[in-house]
Amino acid sequence: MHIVVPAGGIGAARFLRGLRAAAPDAQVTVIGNTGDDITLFGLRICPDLDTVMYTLGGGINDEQGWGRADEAFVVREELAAYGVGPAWFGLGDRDFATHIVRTQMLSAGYPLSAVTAALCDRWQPGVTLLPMSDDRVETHVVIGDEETGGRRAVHFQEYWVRLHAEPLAHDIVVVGAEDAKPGPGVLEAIARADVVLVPPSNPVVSIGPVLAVPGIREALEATAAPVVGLSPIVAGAPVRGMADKVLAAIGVQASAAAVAVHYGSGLVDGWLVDTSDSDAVPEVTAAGIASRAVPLLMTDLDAAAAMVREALQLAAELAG
Ligand code: FO1
Repeated sequence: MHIVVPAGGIGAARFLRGLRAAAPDAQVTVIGNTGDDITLFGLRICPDLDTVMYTLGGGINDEQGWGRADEAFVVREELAAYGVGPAWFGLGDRDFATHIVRTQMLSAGYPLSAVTAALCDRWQPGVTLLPMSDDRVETHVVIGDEETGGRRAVHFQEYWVRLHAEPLAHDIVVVGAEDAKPGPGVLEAIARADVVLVPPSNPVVSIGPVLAVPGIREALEATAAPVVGLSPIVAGAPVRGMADKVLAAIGVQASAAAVAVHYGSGLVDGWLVDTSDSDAVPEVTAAGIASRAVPLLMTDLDAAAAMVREALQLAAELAG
């Protein structure tokens, strides 16, 4: 069975660990979000690709959900000693090696897809990890500007890591998306999919940029394969991160039903909500999306695997 998963970072990576446990024989292709990517210290950093690669490859810092385990921060200290910033983005020594290899290959002319394949050669994540695009796409957040009283856009990483998502987000701009092409293998993977699973990632800054690459949403809407999503909002709040704030920026309520409607029945055929949101099922069903309430808190690997099995079960029923 070929399963395609458009994915963001931490939530998606943990979901994918559950998918590998629940469907060990499935061939899984992950379409990784690159809207979080940023260039710092002259190095290209791909947080969502790295989180999937490290998590499935066994190198992740599990409590954080990003960065490497057993990290040291000597390089970071030395950069600070030189007064070279930004100090707010926590890069560890082991993680720096990934960004050096990636930047070296990009500078030599390799596309991000080839770089990602090379890095995964070492990590063996057990899935095919494809960047959503080889073209540069960066998510920016429009916030208020105290000085001018106007507005300004900041890179998503600055909004999230330096500003802790505190400023009111007025809009989300996925810079470069309109000119980006789907990465090599992306549309082919969708065409071959038996099932598409939309993990409980941030719908705006993790899944949104993937859908913003022209051709990808269209391919997901056109596929005969059932598309089943899992709500990232449980009991009115995101399980982690700032999904509620960026949903508000695009005028979508932070609820399990509102996110399903936001994705639309053209995209998702099925939608799992948490048992605490079972009252959302009728609203989602009325939107033309099959829905059921199951436990959605990925407290451990078994819980993640159970969610995956529920999603695959719904997909099987939808496939008819
Ligand atoms: N998130 C933080 O909250 N603080 C950090 O200092 C930080 C550093 C960092 C370094 C590399 C990397 O791949 C991810 C990092 N993240 C950090 C997480 C990152 O901001 C988010 O994981 C994604 O961009 C959103 O999914």
